[in-house]
Order: sequence, then C-alpha cells, then structure tokens
Amino acid sequence: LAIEAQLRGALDRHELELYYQPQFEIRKNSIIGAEALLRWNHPTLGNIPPDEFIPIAEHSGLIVPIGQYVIEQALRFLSKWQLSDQKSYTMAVNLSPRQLRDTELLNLIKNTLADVNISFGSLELEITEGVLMNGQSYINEALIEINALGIKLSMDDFGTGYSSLSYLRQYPFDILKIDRSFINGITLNKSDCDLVKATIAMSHSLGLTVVAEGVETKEQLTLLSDLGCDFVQGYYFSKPIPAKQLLDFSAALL
Ligand code: G
Ligand code: G
Ligand code: MN
Ligand code: NA
Repeated sequence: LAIEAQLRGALDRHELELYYQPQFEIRKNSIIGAEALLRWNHPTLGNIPPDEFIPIAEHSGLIVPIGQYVIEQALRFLSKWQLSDQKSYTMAVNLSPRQLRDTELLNLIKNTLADVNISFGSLELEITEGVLMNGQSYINEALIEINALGIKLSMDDFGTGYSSLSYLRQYPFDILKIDRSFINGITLNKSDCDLVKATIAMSHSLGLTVVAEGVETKEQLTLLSDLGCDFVQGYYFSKPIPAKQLLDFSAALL
C-alpha cells in the first residue's frame, strides 16, 4: 500500500522514465527499433523494478495514466530518433490487460501518432498470453481494431504461459517474441534448441516475424542466425538504456 501511494505521485514528480532496448536484424546486423521499458527511480526507495510496480499499477488502475504517459513518451522519442538517424525505426510498447479495457487508449494512440507524424506500422504493441486467457470480447475487439489501423501486435514472453497455439491463429499477431528463458539454454541443451527451432519454423509458416529476447552471447546469436530467427535483443547488444544514450549508440552504428 505504501508503494501504491508513492506510485500515485510518481508521474507528477517525474520519477518514471522510459529506457529503451535496441532490437537488431540478424542478417544486416543493424538496429531496426527498440522496446520501451519503464523505470521508476524513487528519491528514497531507489530504483523500484517494473516487476514490482507494474502489478500494483494494474490492480490500482494507475496503469491507465501511466500507460498513457508511456505511449506519449515512447512515440515522441521515436519521432526524434527517426528524424535524427533518417531511419524508419519501430517502437515496441508493453501493454497490460487493464489498458485494453481503456476505451481512450486507441484514441490516444491515434492522436499521438498523428501529432508526432509517425506511421501506424512503426508502433508495436506487446501483450502476453495472460491477456487472452479469459477470452473477453473487449480484448478481441481492441486487437482487431489495432490490427485494422496497421499497428503491429506482438506476442510477448512466448513459451512461458499456456502457449496456446490457437491464440496465434485466433488473434491478429504480427510478431512472436521467444522468452529469454528458452534462449538461455539454446547453446547448452538440445531440447531448448529444438524448441526454439520449431517455434521459429512454426512462426514463419504462420507469417509471423520472430524476435529472440535475452540474447547474451555470440554463440547464441550465431545459432539463432542459423535457425533463421529474424530479430534479436539482449545484453549481448545492449541493456535497456536512457533515450539520450540510445541516440548516441545508434548514431555510432550508422
Ligand atoms: O525492464 P524489465 O527490465 O525489468 O521489465 C520487467 C517487466 O516489466 C517486463 O515483463 C515488461 O513487460 C514489464 N514492463 C516494463 N515496462 C512496461 C510498461 O511500460 N508497461 C507495462 N505494462 N509493462 C512494462
Ligand atoms: O517485456 P518483457 O517481459 O520481455 O521484458 C523484457 C525484460 O528482459 C526486461 O526486464 C529487460 O530488462 C530484460 N532483459 C532484456 N535483455 C536481457 C538479457 O539479455 N538478459 C536478461 N537476463 N534480461 C534481459
Ligand atoms: Mn516485452
Ligand atoms: Na519477454
């Protein structure tokens, strides 16, 4: 409860900051975009990890204004980044189930994209399987509208939940992100490697682009390249970093 009270004021006090983790295209070894990841730096409690405060934000409903802030910040940064490097980078934003119930969410997204002059296809919204589990109709409707607008939809943390393959068929996903717990073991044990290989093949046959998360070594990268994975992100390339740092990082690679 103390955390919830603090979180209520965190937006106003400017304690929430977006970090960005770059994503790479394996074949060209170039940056294709980034994932926005929220950070909370509290003046006395220090850095509170999102795994701790996002669930609290969801339960309290604070995720709605926080999520709006995330969308606006991430898209403003994307616009600046695209102009600065003259590249059509993408921006991936994580969405909680509660946000898809917010009828203002899609209006905010549309208005912000128009404001900052970014094409709809440059935005990716990441959801986890948990969002789909209860099968509420408003979720289905929101996902259909997102897809109709040309905004990309990602299945995040694939492999950790129920991994119901029917979700991939039933909902308009564009991207599948393989959870880092599988990437961790691919060079160490055959079963993880086989699972990742099969997931990539299945994704491609469904027309999905594959992102491997949590790539930490050159060996993992080489193997993922051999397995035909499309995009990668992870500490091997970069941790999530502040906006200014990402601008410098990407400019140095041009
Ligand atoms: O950044 P990691 O470093 O610690 O993120 C941990 C978790 O918090 C991830 O599962 C991620 O999806 C979630 N998360 C990070 N930023 C956001 C955000 O802006 N919105 C939502 N809903 N979840 C986020
Ligand atoms: O949204 P999602 O659950 O995928 O959040 C990504 C999480 O993974 C964030 O907590 C981010 O900081 C973390 N992360 C990103 N790259 C790596 C990596 O290479 N190794 C590890 N251990 N964590 C990573
Ligand atoms: Mn994510
Ligand atoms: Na993930």
